[in-house]
Amino acid sequence: MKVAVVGATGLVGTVMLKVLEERNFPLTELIPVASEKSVGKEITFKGKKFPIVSMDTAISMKPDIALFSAGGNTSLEHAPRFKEAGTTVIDNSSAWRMDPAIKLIVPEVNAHELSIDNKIIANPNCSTIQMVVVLKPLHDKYKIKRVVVSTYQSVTGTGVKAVEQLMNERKGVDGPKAYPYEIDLNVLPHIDVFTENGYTKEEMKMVKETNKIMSDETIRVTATTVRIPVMGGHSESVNIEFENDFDLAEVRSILEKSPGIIVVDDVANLKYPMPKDAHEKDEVFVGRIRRDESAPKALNLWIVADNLRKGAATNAVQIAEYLLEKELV
Ligand code: 11C
Repeated sequence: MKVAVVGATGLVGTVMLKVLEERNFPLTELIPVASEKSVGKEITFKGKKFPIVSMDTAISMKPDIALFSAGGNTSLEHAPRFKEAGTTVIDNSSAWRMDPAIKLIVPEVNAHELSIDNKIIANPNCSTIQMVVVLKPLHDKYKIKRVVVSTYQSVTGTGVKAVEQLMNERKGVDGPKAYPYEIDLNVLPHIDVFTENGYTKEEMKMVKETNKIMSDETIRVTATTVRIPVMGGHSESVNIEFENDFDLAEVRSILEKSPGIIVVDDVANLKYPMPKDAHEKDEVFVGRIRRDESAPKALNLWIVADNLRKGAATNAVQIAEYLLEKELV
């Protein structure tokens, strides 16, 4: 099994390598791909050194799987070239997600949609992934009518430059800016670009991707996405209105039994999910599970996950694991 990691030196690419190593993904050859300035440098993986190669070299090596995290334009240009070479591409950018011919996959929710014909597979946006992992088992049981979500997103979602901006501001030194305003000691109700309807692209991703992954256009979703000066993970306050009434103990039990979820909900002992605890974990953490007392059949909860792990790298590697297990590559 030859695996290429495209964007191997980026924030997500680095975590992809870590996750492949930790989960002991059965690869026989690693092909790290990065921009021309990194070509020739080496990546250490499981104690062995692998040279970083160019896109063209990687394609000529005909990998079985390519994990892409190098931005939408790179993906639009090069994913089809890998596909032509017989490679299955799992792409972390937003480039292909809403293409009706492309599957948008969160393994706990809809891996069963995958077939041998899917040669480009899209990995959803981080804030969508952690939410749908929790929505899916509840939707199966009680049928969701509407979701209102507000996010509290880590600067790591923006990339290295944003992490540097936060650290520089903290140290009081100048440097490149990823955001239009200071991020330390501040909160920006603005993630990605604004769209004509007054929402941001990140907010609209949460709406459209949720409907696509859950295969249910009737679920109404509205989102406010917010950047906060935090590392380690994204947090979400989620209000869910169901078609059918629920029992709170049963909700908890469903979530406890669902794959990829850890319930941390013991307010008497001040236990609830936090990005510091979710950092470097592959699971989605849920807490503050309680009835919305302002509306019938409605629930409030708090969802946290490491956006670079389950929100990106881990989800992509889990898709690759599924393809392997089902012999779809
Ligand atoms: C953020 N969710 O936290 C973004 C990062 O569509 O894959 C991921 C953007 C995407 O800023």
